[in-house]
Amino acid sequence: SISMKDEILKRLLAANGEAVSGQELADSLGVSRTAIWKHMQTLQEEGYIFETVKKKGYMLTGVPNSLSPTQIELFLNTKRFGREIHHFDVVDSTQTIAHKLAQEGAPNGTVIIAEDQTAGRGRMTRMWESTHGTGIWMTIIVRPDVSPQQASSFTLVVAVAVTMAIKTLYKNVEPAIKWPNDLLINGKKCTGILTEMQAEADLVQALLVGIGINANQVETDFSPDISDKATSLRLEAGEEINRAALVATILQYLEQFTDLFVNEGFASIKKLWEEMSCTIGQRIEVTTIRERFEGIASGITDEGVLQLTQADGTIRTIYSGDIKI
Ligand code: BT5
Repeated sequence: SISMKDEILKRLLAANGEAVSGQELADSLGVSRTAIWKHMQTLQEEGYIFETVKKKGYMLTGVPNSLSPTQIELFLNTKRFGREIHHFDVVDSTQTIAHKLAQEGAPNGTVIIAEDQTAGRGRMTRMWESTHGTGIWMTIIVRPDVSPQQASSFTLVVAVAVTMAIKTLYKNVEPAIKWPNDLLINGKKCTGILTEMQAEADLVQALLVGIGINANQVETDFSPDISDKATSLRLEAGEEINRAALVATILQYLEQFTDLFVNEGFASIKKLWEEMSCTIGQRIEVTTIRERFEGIASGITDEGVLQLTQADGTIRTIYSGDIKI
C-alpha cells in the first residue's frame, strides 16, 4: 500500500510542473492542511524541491537524484518486473549479486541496482565504468519459459526495450542499436547490455540481464580510455535525467517485450529491432574469438542471428562477436 506522503508526491508529479492547491490535496485525501504541510516538509528533507505559488499551492520544481525502491515504485506500472528491488550504494558488480539471489530463488523480475560498481563487467574480461551516482547500473533476474538456445537472442529483446524507454522519455534523443549489445547516440556508446544465464540442459533457470546506462555524466566524468567513444543521456538530451523514472519505464517495456518474446518468439520483435538498428545495411568487420572477416550486414534471422553477406555472395551467420561499422 502506498503511504500518504507518496500519494501526495504522485499528485505533484502528475501535475507536471503546475501548482497543486494544498486545500485540494487535503480535501481529496481526507486529511488536514497541517498534515499535508508536514508531509511536504518530509519530502523536502528527502531532496524534493517545491515552490509555493501564492493562492495556487505547491509546485514541484526538483526531484532528488535517487534510485531508492520508493523512488522507482512511484513511476512503476508493471505486474512483475521491479516488484522486488535491492538497492545498494557500492557493490563489486550487480551481476555477482544477481547470480547469488537467482540461485536462492529470487522471483522473476527481481532488480538489483547500485549507485556504484567497483568491478563492473562488460563481455569477456572487459570492464564497465560505473561512476558513483551518475548512471543506471542494474541487473534484472528474468525467468522466461524458453530453452537456453532461444534465450541466446534475449540481449536483442533488451536492447529494443531500453531503446523504447529512452525514446519515450527523451523525444529529442535517437538511440541506435549496434549489434549485439550496444546503444549508440550520435555514434557514441551510451548503454551496454550483458546477458548471462543459469541453465540446465534444456531449461533456463534464470537470465541475469545486466544493463549499464550512462545517465548524468558530463564529459569529465569519463576516463581517458573511453571519453572519445562514450556519451550520456544528459549530454545528448541536454537535461538532467530522472534515473528512477527511466528505470521504471525500462522495466515496463522489458516486461512487455519479454511476454511477447516468450509467447511469439523473437520473430515478433525482429522488425522493431531492424528499424532501431544502425547495423543492418552497413559494411562491417566482425571479430570473433577465432577469426576476423568482413561483409555487409544484410539482416537478422527469426532466431536473432546476424547475417553477413560476403564479397563472393555467400552468407555467413554470426552468433556472437564484436563488430566495427
Ligand atoms: C558491455 O560490454 O557493453 C556490457 C556492459 C554491461 C554493464 C552492466 S552495468 C550493470 C551490470 N553489472 C555489471 O557488472 N555489468 C552490467 P562490452 O560490449 O564488452 O563493452 C565493454 C567496453 O565498453 C569496454 O571495453 C569499454 O571500451 C567500453 N565502456 C566501458 N565502460 C563504459 C561506459 N560507462 N560507457 C561507455 N562505454 C564504456
